[in-house]
Amino acid sequence: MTESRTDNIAEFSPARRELDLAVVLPTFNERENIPEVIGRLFATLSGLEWEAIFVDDDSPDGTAELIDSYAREDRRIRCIRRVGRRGLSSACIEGMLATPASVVAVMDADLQHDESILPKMLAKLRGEALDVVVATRNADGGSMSDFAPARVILSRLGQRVSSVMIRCGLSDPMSGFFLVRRSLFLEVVNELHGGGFKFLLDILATSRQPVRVGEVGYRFRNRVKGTSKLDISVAMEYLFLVLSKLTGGIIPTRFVIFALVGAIGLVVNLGFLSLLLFRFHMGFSAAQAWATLAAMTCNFFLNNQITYRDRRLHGVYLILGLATFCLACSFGAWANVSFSGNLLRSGVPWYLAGLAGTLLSAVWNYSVSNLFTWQMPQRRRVSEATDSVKAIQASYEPPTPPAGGLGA
Ligand SMILES: Nc1nc2c(ncn2[C@@H]2O[C@H](COP(=O)(O)OP(=O)(O)O)[C@@H](O)[C@H]2O)c(=O)[nH]1
Ligand SMILES: [Mg+2]
Repeated sequence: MTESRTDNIAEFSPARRELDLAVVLPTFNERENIPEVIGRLFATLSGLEWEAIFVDDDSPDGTAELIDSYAREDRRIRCIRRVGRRGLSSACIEGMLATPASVVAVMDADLQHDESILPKMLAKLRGEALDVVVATRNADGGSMSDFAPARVILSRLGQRVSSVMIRCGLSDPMSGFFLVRRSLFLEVVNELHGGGFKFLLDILATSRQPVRVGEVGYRFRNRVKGTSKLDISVAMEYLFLVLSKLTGGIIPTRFVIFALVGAIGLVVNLGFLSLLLFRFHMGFSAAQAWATLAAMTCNFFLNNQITYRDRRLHGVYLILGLATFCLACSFGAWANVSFSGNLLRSGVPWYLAGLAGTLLSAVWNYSVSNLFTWQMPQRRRVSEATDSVKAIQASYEPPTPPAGGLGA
């Protein structure tokens, strides 16, 4: 009888207990917080079999190098470094795929999440046979710390919208701190939206089965070191997630954003046209040509910032991208005019002909720029702060091990 594969592996590998918990921590420019967060994980998780997987998007401040130096000291610390990529949710997906642990925690690396409740969350998940345990700021003694009132209002508004998208009652579906059974994650992973910051919401809104959820309250801390990466494009990505889940993914979210940017371009076009016509008294054709160029340029930069944030073009590729985008859009405009003209001549009402032409050029512009402009094989950017990285490594000293700490 042939031996099974696991028997073979067991023969050669040192005994290893199954992991109780893997903690996935996305990082971008969090170097200053790394020693403290690692120290706290060692202190909190002593007594458990665990590992921490940091997923760093090639932070210029040398976060990945610093984590690597801890990883060399202790196998429980691992770092996945992604080059030329950005995104909190997609980082979490990759971290979760990289661990064999059956329960995975997702936690920020900036010390805003209270790591000391991890054992309590794990006990709850196991004790009550739950799929997900969320660390909540809104119930069970949780709180938002000293958040600016505007951010509290925005957060609450987001929660209202989120609760429409999920089928389970949760006080904080926008939380970025939670525990999930990896089996549930693997069930939904192929259909996740994967963009933005709201990874829990993505999982819950994607799952077709009712998810058994529990909550543990905690006080959301203020950030002490480093800066928040929450910006307008992250807020936009939240909208994309909502859009993608509400449309069931039928219309590509990127196309919807591309079309919205196109609508802004239309406003820019008309604005420029009227300015050139009435302020600078230019002839109509010349004014329209300049206004179209201005609108295309504006659309290109908006798309590069928002729609293709994850494939953003830089340097010489930005120029090449602008050129290919304008070329694609010029052809799109020509196709629009001739197609809608033909429809009009064959008796279709003007508004339907105009709409059909606009739709045709939108699909054309999107497809072509998606294929060529934002697929250029630009060199992946690696950390820019090479000198500062070298300085960190030169001055690196392993942290003082906490109880059950490094090397224990
Ligand atoms: N890998 C990765 N991590 C990110 C990215 N943006 C933010 N993070 C990390 O996600 C966590 C939460 O981000 P933060 O900026 O603090 O968001 P906030 O708490 O909502 O202000 C931190 O650990 C960040 O370093 C990103 O684009 N890629
Ligand atoms: Mg934060």
